[in-house]
Amino acid sequence: MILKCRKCHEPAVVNMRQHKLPLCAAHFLEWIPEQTQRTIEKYRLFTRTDRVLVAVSGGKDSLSLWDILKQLGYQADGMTLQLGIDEGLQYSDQSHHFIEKFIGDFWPGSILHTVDVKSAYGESIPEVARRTDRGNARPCSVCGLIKRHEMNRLAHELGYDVLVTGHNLDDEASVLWSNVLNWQIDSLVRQAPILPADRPGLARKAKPLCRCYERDMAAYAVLRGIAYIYDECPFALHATSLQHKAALNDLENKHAGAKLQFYLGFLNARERGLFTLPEEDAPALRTCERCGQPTGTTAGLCTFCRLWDKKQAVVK
Ligand code: Q46
Ligand code: ZN
Ligand code: ZN
Repeated sequence: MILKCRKCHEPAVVNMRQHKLPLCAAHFLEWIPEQTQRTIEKYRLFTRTDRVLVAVSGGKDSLSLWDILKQLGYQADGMTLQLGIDEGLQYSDQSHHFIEKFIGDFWPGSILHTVDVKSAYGESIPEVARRTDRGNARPCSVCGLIKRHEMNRLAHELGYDVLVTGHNLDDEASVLWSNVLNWQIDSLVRQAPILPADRPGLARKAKPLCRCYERDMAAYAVLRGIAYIYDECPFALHATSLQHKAALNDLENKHAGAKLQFYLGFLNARERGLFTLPEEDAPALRTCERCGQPTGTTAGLCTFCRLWDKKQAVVK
């Protein structure tokens, strides 16, 4: 049986089982930005007078997000980190190529801020990962730390009102799954579509695609004609987050909408105050004496600044 678009009765190209909503290409390309706008309004992520900085990686989610925000009329500039990850795939160079192509194809003249980690700090991600104890165990932990720090730094230093990332529903549901499996209370408290800039040195952060399924974002990119990097980062292959995503996909295949229900149920519980800590339980944060960002370390430098300090110690 050929499914028909709910809106115009032409043949559907996408069937969103979780919403029981088949749509043709044209209506699907309208629906995703509408849905994103609803998320922005519902969780009060930002407004059209805010200056928005979109963290782009060359992947389908972040490029689509930038495209959607531009279409919706937001003042959205891009930022990217050149991580120096090659591993025989030229992963970082490829990522950058797709970002430049996106700008040229869709939004020429857009502003893109690039931070080259090696030029700025002397080592690429694989190099700093090999050198540090933290990175030897898992390059992703050092990479995540550097990305969080640099995205926040840039947004804050350049005076953007909000930093947005392309995390989709599958990302958020798998993080939630992991947080619940391990009862990571502090992480559950912080997991939200918006994190306010409630400390000096911190930028507001938002995730406007948190209610969009990953497969729908892939469909959006393909139907819109956005070329993006298909390969996962070579270090992501064994990430436990992929196992969590697979487990949730199994569930979703048996019960359409299970993933969305799991995540939205959590957000509803949050709104009702189930995942808030009493004021006195909030982690004590200081300001790093070098970079000025908040840190949970008890004295001196934050974890990011210590990464590079160790290097100086080795060089001396
Ligand atoms: S880029 Fe970095 Fe990811 Fe690659 S090294 Fe790991 S954290 S997997 S999203
Ligand atoms: Zn239609
Ligand atoms: Zn610091």
